[in-house]
Amino acid sequence: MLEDHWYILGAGAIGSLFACQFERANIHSTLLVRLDQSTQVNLSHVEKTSRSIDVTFLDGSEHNFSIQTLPSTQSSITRSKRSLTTLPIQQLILTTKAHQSQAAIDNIRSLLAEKAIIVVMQNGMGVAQQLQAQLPQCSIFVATTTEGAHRPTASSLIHAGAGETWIGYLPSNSQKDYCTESITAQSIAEQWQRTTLSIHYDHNIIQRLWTKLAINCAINPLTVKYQCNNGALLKNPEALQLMEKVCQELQQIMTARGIHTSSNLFTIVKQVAKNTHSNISSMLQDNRNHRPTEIHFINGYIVNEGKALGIPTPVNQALALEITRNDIPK
Ligand code: KPL
Repeated sequence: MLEDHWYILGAGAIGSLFACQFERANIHSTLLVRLDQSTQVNLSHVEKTSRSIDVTFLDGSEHNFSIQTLPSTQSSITRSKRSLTTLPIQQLILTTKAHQSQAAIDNIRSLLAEKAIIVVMQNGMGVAQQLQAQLPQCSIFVATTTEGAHRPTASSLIHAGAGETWIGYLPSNSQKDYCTESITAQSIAEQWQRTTLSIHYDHNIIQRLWTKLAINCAINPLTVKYQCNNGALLKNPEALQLMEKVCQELQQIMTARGIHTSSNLFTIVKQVAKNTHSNISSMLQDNRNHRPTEIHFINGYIVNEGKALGIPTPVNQALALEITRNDIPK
């Protein structure tokens, strides 16, 4: 039986979008927010608080949400423990950047219920598998979304492109019962369907994760290369050519890994770029805000897969190199 309360670790565009959508649907959530060093000092006695977010929805309408927030440091959460009836954390959505996940989870690890439900929803590959190995008692699910959202300021959010979110259970080597876990994944999807987002359960989520990886490999670095929104790539012949080549390389790797897609990857990627045309990709947002990008978990992951499988991935490699060269050190 699911609770009507989720902790969301990672208050970026997607984490904030889900928190606001949940609020609208009467599903409660607490955003676990990261504090920088100076804020942590000032807020050494911080208690549970809230963040005001102005959301611009797809139809242009605007709404203000007050989302409960907590600094995602163990000491801050523990200090707030007495006033929080929802601890230990039973249900968590991890929406941090892939490269921030380990540190973020380590911060709240002791506050996780022994058999917590964790939904990993982020770009890139590898973190969910890592958590399965580290937290064998917890139920690890994965969700993948093509929603386009960005945060022009810390207190505003623009839902720029309609996407779809798929959730499923990632089979593991543990003793977990596949049927029970799949039923839980279906219940999560049903609960989230109370939002206005398009949410579905997928019994073959691994295929979808790979498709999302392909989308990110073929859109994100190109939006940085050409400094444009997703839709502009479709009007740029050079970008389109690279996009197609990235997809071909992905197709080869996926075939070698036994992952099949229902339609051609290039067609899928172009459709996502069209649906999220005015969106600034997450990688371009990171680039423009001088934050490290997720390139190592996206095109970098494909380059490593290619090496392991003996499949050349020159275009992914070139893009990974180009973005890494301009990347901010982590
Ligand atoms: O996932 C995305 C991202 O920006 O990371 C897409 C689907 C490309 C939307 O912008």
